[in-house]
Amino acid sequence: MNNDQIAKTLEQLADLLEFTGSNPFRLRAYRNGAWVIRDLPQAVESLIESESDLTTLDGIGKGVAEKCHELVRSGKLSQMDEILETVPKTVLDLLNVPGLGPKKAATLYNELHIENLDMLKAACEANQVQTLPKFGAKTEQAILEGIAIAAASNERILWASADKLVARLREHMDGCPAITRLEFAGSYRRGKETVGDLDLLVDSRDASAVMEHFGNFDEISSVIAAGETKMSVRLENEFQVDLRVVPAESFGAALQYFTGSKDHNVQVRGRAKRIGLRINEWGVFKTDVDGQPIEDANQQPSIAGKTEEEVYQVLGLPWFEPELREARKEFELAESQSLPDLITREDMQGDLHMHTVATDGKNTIEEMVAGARERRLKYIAITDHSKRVTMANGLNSERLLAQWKAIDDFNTATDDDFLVLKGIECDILENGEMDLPDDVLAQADWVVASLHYGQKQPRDQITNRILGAIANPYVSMIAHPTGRLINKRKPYDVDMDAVFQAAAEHGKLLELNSNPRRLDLHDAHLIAAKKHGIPIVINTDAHKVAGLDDIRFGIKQARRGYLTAVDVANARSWKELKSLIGR
Ligand code: DGT
Ligand code: CA
Ligand code: CA
Ligand code: ZN
Repeated sequence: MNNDQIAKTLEQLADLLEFTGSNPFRLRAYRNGAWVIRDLPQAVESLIESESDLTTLDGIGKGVAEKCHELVRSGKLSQMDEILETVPKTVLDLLNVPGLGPKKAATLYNELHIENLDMLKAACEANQVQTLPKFGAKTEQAILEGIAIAAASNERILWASADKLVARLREHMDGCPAITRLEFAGSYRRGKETVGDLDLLVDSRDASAVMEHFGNFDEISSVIAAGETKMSVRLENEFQVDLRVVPAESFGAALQYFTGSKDHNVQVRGRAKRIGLRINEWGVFKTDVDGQPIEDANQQPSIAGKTEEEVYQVLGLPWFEPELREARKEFELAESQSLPDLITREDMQGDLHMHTVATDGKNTIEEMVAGARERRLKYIAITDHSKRVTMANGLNSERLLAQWKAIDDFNTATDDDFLVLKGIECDILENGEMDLPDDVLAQADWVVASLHYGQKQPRDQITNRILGAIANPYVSMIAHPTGRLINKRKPYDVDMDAVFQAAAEHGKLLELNSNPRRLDLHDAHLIAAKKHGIPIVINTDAHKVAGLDDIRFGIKQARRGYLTAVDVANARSWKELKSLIGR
């Protein structure tokens, strides 16, 4: 059992315990343990194998350690099995509905015997939910809207989760000597923010050896279908993986075909047809004038297929970065030879949104700096929360000024060029005012403005709050501008056109928050912002050192949004960026 599976099981146990009304202290220990285990550099399984004491790890107590031992030993938790004798596991799906916590879900189950999303939908539509205490018509409507989000989150996983799965699959498949080459195609390769299933392509002469090896992957729960060169499996987490074994001479054609997107491929096929060719997952073929294969297609040799490059080339097209293959503008730009030179992680020079132990971060300024140096950054801004965020122990003016003094001292004391900027993530209050006074904000190097409260206000109000922050002379950037959480929470109701116009007018920057649950702005917004000439800042919003690596999720999304190094403010030196924001 890998760390992800252990963490997920602990979270499910905590959810089920809360659902059945257990001691909240226990729950917090399990949730916290899950959080720690998910990011552990070592596998819990091997720690146990080598008889290490798990309780020496930060955040893992005796209770969690025992559960880990039981999971690794038996693959399950007896306590969970006991609960599941009285409660169907599908109630966990209810918790994916935004706004439905374990307590409310328990009310639905106890009062209306609602066990799953379908039953919940029916009960909402019959107006039964609004009759429950603490629910009401508005809540019922919100639940109904949230069911779609919950259903989607069952079907599509975050790209970052798919990426972890990909790493485990790669490691497993590495053990199969019959494999010459292996690629994950589909939406995963295109870097889409959520992935519906994984499409695995393997080049090998021995398909049966590959399929047998694949079938031994320990997360598989069932084989959906298996043929001579194809196999589809379902994993324990319900996720599907499709494997195809293809011959070397077709590998490029198959990779192109299964990378998609469908719409991109429709255009590629059209292009082939117009120049008298036919393309499929096996290669590119000549056709007669009517577009029919000249002879038996299986006999006829393909004119391209070994690599993606040659497939595109015989069609008179350049190779497209997978992130661009969405049938948006890529063919038009290829025509005028102006495909963007997409940004890479190596282009990044700074990270301008992160937290420390002063608020809800786990590491000190010094530790964040060391982490940033290791990652070859040249500057970072410390942007802890402001006082309105009481839950995170947000900073008032006094504490903030003291932090800035410490940062000044730190910069003076270090002798290389690395720079720590005095920043703040200042809340935009419900009434539209900034959480800290202008005379304090004026002393910052970098001011991030965020909206964390009053997210359900009507469109005009939310939009005006953000426009007000943009107009504030000391604000540098709006963080996670739409507030969405993928598969969890819709964006707030905000007029993004107005935001783009105001940002362009006031010379303010907008964030692409790299947290894999946020990715906010999303790809289509990035394209729009670029059109308005608004520089984008790709930040991690790290709450611990390892969070600095989330930058790669932001980079993926940035590439889907056509961004080049020129479009990204923190791909420049701080000196250039400083003049960009007029400080
Ligand atoms: P997903 O899995 O929903 O996140 O999205 P994709 O893009 O990975 O879609 P998927 O797994 O259904 O198929 C992978 C690629 O294979 C897709 O992007 C294009 C290609 N493909 C699959 N089925 C068809 C089809 O019926 N027609 C065409 N033209 N292409 C297909
Ligand atoms: Ca797929
Ligand atoms: Ca698929
Ligand atoms: Zn933040």
